[in-house]
Amino acid sequence: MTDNPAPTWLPCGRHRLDLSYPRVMGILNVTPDSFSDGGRHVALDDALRHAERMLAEGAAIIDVGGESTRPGAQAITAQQELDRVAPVVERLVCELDALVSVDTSTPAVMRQTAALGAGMINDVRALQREGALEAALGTGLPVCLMHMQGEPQDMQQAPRYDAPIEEAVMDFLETRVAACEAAGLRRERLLIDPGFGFGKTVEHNLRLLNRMDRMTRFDLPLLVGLSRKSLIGKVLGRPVEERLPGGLALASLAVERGARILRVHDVGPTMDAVNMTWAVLREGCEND
Ligand code: 7PM
Repeated sequence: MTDNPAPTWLPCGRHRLDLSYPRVMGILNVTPDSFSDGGRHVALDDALRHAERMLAEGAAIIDVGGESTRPGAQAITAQQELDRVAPVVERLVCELDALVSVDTSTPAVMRQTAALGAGMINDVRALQREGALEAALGTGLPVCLMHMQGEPQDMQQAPRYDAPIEEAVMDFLETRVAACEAAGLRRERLLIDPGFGFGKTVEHNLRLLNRMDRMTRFDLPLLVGLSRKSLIGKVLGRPVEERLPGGLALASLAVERGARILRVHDVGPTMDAVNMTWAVLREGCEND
């Protein structure tokens, strides 16, 4: 925790990501249930088309995930995950020249997708899996470290914390950042994420967002995923397809509290919410 401002440019493989203003990361799920199952190629084409649209709407990053972290989801093998993710990463890089982030905790997936041109690793397990730290280090790519309590299978079974949620999350992230640095991963390559919805009650999530400005003390880029999450459903009583307005409110608050990357499903509307919020925040700073 220094007084240095976060670096403006984050090197991400062949890309550089300007984080001097908030950016949007579009979610591309490649779990079997996420795209039409009229054969592998149809699904792949659909995924590519969806990514293309998100990029046209202004996404700076496409986050590709092949392991469902849905509460209660079944674990899959590294090979299954690779079979899902690798063809999509390859085509996103070659055909769309996209900055691709890979949502994975699996060392082999980190290594192989980096070799295919991925530009960032997004690990909901914060490199705690056996071999993950070493694999991530070897890729040379930036890594997002997320807080999760428990595992997807059990994380939503009555989550509780002994310390205030924001303290628990920050302690965890501080420990993981230190472990990464001790292993040789430079701090300049790290991002942090409080992990909304991962082992947290609605009240935990609301409080965590309310206090999130404290996490800027790390001086690391802050990434958040709030899009369509169940806290919106629980507060507003909305099913998943009616959570966009609630999600935009949360995105705006997250930017005001320091978020620099918003991981979302609805890129176009989020771009407007974020850019509008940023216009106000920036005007407030200029005459200071
Ligand atoms: C079911 C439950 C399906 C939760 C999908 C999810 C995050 C992430 C996810 C996040 C980072 C979702 C999540 N969420 N990576 N991956 N931060 N860094 O709602 O909040 O997309 S999966």
